[in-house]
Amino acid sequence: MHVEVPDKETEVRDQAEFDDTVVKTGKTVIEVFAGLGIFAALLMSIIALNQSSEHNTVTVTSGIATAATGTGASSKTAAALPPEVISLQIIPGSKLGPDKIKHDAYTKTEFAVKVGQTLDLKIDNTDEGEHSITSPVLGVNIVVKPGLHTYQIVVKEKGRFSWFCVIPCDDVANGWAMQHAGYMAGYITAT
Ligand SMILES: [Cu+2]
Repeated sequence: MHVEVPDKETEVRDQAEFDDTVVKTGKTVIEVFAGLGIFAALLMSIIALNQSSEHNTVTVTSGIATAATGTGASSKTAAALPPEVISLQIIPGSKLGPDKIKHDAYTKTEFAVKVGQTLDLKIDNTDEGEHSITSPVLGVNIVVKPGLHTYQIVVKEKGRFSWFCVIPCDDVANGWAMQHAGYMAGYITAT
């Protein structure tokens, strides 16, 4: 009878202490996890940066082009070269296909450049919507906005790389032009 009261008090005190510890530990655990999360995010972005720097640099600019920085011996040599400038247009429903239908097309789809040299694509997109120059193997994905803009590509390895437009277009032919070189697809050749 007389022991129950102090026992309860002890219990209550113990419980309060326990709760306090849980809260403190919980906070610490959350803080540690939050810290880890930030660290992981940082690590991921560093990895992403490293990966993209190993890949081909794509600088999308409108108006005056800025020089892209390259790494490696070949890039240093090629960086001394002036940029390769190619002017072209996107004209919807402009190019007659083997199916006798006029398809959406780029006026040029073959781009030749030296390894490490900046390729300046001055594209006048006369269409109302966006198109793209996408080359998964090069890590290139340029969204070509309506109007005249300059887009830069630096290819860091020799080869002939296919590109295509990934933004649904050429509606009259269910996107046929998107899979056909000379229309909404083509090649970037780096030597
Ligand atoms: Cu397109």
